[in-house]
Amino acid sequence: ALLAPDPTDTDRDRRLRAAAMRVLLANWTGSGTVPSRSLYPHQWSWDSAFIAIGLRHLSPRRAQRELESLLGAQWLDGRVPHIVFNPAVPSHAYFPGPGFWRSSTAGRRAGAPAGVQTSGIVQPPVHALAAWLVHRADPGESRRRGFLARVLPALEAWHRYLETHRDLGGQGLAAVVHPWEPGLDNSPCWDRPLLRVTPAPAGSFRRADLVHASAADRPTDLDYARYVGLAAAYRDRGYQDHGRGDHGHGDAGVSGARPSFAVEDPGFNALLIASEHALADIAEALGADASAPRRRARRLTDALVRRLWDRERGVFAARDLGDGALLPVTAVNGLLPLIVPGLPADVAGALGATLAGEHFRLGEVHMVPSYDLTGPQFDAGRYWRGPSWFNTAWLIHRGLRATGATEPADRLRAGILHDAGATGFAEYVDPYTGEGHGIRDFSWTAALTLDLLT
Ligand code: 9WN
Repeated sequence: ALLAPDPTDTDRDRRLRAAAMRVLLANWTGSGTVPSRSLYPHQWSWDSAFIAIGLRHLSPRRAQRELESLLGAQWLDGRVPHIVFNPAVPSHAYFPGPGFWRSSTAGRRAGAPAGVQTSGIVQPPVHALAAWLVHRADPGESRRRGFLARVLPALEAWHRYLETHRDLGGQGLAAVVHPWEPGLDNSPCWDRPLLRVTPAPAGSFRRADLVHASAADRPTDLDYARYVGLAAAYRDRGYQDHGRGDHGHGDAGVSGARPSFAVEDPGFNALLIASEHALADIAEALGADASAPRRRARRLTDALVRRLWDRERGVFAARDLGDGALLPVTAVNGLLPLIVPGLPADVAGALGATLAGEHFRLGEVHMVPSYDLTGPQFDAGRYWRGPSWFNTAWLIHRGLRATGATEPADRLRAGILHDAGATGFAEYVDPYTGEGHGIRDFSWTAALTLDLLT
């Protein structure tokens, strides 16, 4: 009964829609949207994509600007940075801030822009998918502003960066070089690869997050020390990668040639594939040839299944490029390939069964837990180590719907809307109790709620 859809609940929906819009209006800064006024006071990469998907129902033009302002901070090598810093926000408000990343100097070789400060790592490529959905919300307005034609080259360059510079395994998948990159920061997936990372000395940095959120809900100090050590090493290598696209491979003067953390993540690559299909749709809408992105999507899908599908466990897993092993951790990133169009039917079927089984218990718990409910590291309140998040639930809902799994999709949709309303658009929720954790008025929670209501 908890998650049963109630088609008569129109008053609730009206109130929820208005409340979601209020959050998006309050978090809009004039050219983009902050994930949260308090905890995340800058522009984040995959947040902006999810936000644009909701914002398109409120203002298609704002949704376009959300993506355009993010892409405006793109580096010449094609990377879209995971944070674009707002110069008006005091430097102590978020750590690590612009003074840590030093993009315009440390990132010069990689082509970081001079006029804006950004981080030097990336986040999942949801942007082409978002651009396509934004266009479809109001094709007339999109054509008037030449939206698709304007964003297409940037999106092409972004995907090319990931498929060349970031092909660190040489097998056709994009690798992430920092746990912040797949967006699931402290997921137990990264525990083992992170053991190779030297933590930054305690006391060499100061966290800003604990001012706004409870320590029990956030990554630990040791996690942070590793995040900082790893990011500083990448910065000190000039943000150079050593994948297929890097001519500077083995350059004298570039220290620490190989990243100590390099992982092929199924969620990140699934989103890249979905975005390659979206690029093909965008090209077709512009009357251009869509065969190249479709071909790339097919190749990536083959590589995803070949490299990351764990048939025995019925879930995708991340591959640690440090030792080449598939990581034996069951987490929500392993379900995200449900959104990949044309996934082999047996694989999609097995994912559906895993979602319903004891590890995720779809329909019995709140949304989709970020980590295996039966796993040894499960923690119902701590960030990506158990709580259910709205963006991953939205993606899985989309995948279920696309594969014709209507009944579980309806239940998940009802669950998302219930939890968003009951928690005041929390960042994440306890999968057992539905209690909100992290901050409230979180932008992608509001945006994706709005999307499901429209
Ligand atoms: C680091 C902004 C971001 C999300 C991530 C989420 C969290 C940042 C942090 O917040 O990460 O990028 O400071 O903890 O894990 O997915 O994009 O909402």
